[in-house]
Amino acid sequence: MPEPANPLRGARFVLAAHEPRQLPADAGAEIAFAGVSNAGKSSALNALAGQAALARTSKTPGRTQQLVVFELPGGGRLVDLPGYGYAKVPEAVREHWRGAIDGYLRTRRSLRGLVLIADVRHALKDYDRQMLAFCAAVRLPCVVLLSKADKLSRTQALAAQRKVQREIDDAQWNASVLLLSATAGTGVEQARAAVMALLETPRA
Ligand SMILES: Nc1nc2c(ncn2[C@@H]2O[C@H](COP(=O)(O)OP(=O)(O)OP(=O)(O)O)[C@@H](O)[C@H]2O)c(=O)[nH]1
Ligand SMILES: [Mg+2]
Repeated sequence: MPEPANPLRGARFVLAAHEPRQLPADAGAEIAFAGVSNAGKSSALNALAGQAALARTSKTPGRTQQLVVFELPGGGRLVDLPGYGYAKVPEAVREHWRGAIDGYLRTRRSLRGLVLIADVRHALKDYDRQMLAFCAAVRLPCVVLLSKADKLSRTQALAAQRKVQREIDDAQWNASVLLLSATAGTGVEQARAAVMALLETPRA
């Protein structure tokens, strides 16, 4: 069977913004990738796009220090956000990013959905819960990708997925939870379909 075409494959780097006001015009549709520092946001974005070095990844938490924007051939955008909560980043810098990300999420009209990346071994963290509660409150559709699924056995990973999904359902946060391994490639097709569905969701 031929491989299905990847609508994210043609993603191209556009710019990296220090401030939300440096972002491209707030028109069309975009999806943001959020999560705690080192959760695997940039790696997930690369896996979805099928490009190994599109977004910069690093073993050192705090790698992504800007809002990094990628444009899709169809006109949509993907935005790689800096990770929340990395302790070694000076408090003033963390404060700057907290404000910038919150402002972006609250005011960006073209934002169609959030992809929340959380390490399957540590999910959910309080930060993730805050983000899910925020998305539910402003009715921003959200998909949770439990990353680094290759670090657990299949049975453990599925158990983690069920646990997180149950917590989300109990809290009525209305987000689906998928397993992803950027390194092994598992779950990439499903995650990509979920991201494309977010991009195509009209904003309520
Ligand atoms: N085993 C495994 N490692 C992964 C996976 N995804 C990411 N990693 C590793 O996790 C580390 C962090 O990945 P990044 O994608 O840079 O994480 P990030 O969330 O973008 O990090 P910041 O930009 O610093 O917030 C890197 O060493 C990656 O190689 C995965 O699916 N499996
Ligand atoms: Mg990153």
